[in-house]
Amino acid sequence: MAEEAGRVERALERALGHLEPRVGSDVAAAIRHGVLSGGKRLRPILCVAAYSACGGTRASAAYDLGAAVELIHAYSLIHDDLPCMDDAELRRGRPTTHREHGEAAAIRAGVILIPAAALQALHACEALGCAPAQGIAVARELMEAAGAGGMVGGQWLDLLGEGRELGADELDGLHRRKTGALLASSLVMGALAAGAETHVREALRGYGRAVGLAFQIADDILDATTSAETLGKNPSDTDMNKSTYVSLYGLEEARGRADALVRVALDSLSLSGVDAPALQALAHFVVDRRN
Ligand code: GRG
Repeated sequence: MAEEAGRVERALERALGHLEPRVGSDVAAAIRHGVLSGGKRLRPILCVAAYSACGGTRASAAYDLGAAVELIHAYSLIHDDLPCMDDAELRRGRPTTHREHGEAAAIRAGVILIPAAALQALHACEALGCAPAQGIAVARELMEAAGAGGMVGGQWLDLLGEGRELGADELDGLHRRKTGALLASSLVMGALAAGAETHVREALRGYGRAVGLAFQIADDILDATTSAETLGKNPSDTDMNKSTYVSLYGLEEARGRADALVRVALDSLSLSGVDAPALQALAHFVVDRRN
């Protein structure tokens, strides 16, 4: 993971190198803070793993495609931490972007990253030798996952759910959008760029959807069992009076559900027909991680 994260880091540096000359230095500093502040880089790693598993042969250039997903992820975290949302102080063990650079720069940094991510995906596809239609399909996949039917829609449901006790279907629906959509799209984007057939792409989406929910359950378990200092972020969903998988099922059942979702993900991977030990390992990593 550390080696892979390093490759993602270099791709993100390249992406910011293109973007920074176009923005003011205050916003550039806020973007740098939000994008290059560590993180597991799980989504780009999944994207590149799917690309390679589907026969893509230019893995080193595929990190630039993975970087497009991470730009969206970074924007979502910068905005999620804002005073009008979670009002967070700490992210990845450091002050949040608005705490360090001010709210106006943080808002602008996040907004700039959205079209930058779409362009990053298109440029990466060109560099990978994809046909124009493939590039468009990849950019559409990313924007749909980031949009109202995906991450933004999920965040909206999340905000509406504050202070209410959500049932299992509501909680699943929220997290399938908020966390799962972008995670699943990371894989589909890699598969599209490698020219994978529809049934392979959809099996990988199934893997991503299951891994996405397992990831969120693991997040809730970590929130309930690990200090904010160790996790490097605050506030937790419980602090925010939000429903969590732990509040719904209790710790033990939540763990069992996360493990069951990993099995669903691995079954879907088998269905895809691709031989992908990296994706198998990543499914386990998602529930075994420490932060
Ligand atoms: C205005 C409604 C509205 C939405 C704006 C802010 C926003 C868009 C979306 C927020 C989406 C969000 C916060 C999703 C959470 C995803 C998640 C589980 C984040 C943590 O991911 P990790 O653990 O983080 O991969 P690292 O730090 O490792 O990158």
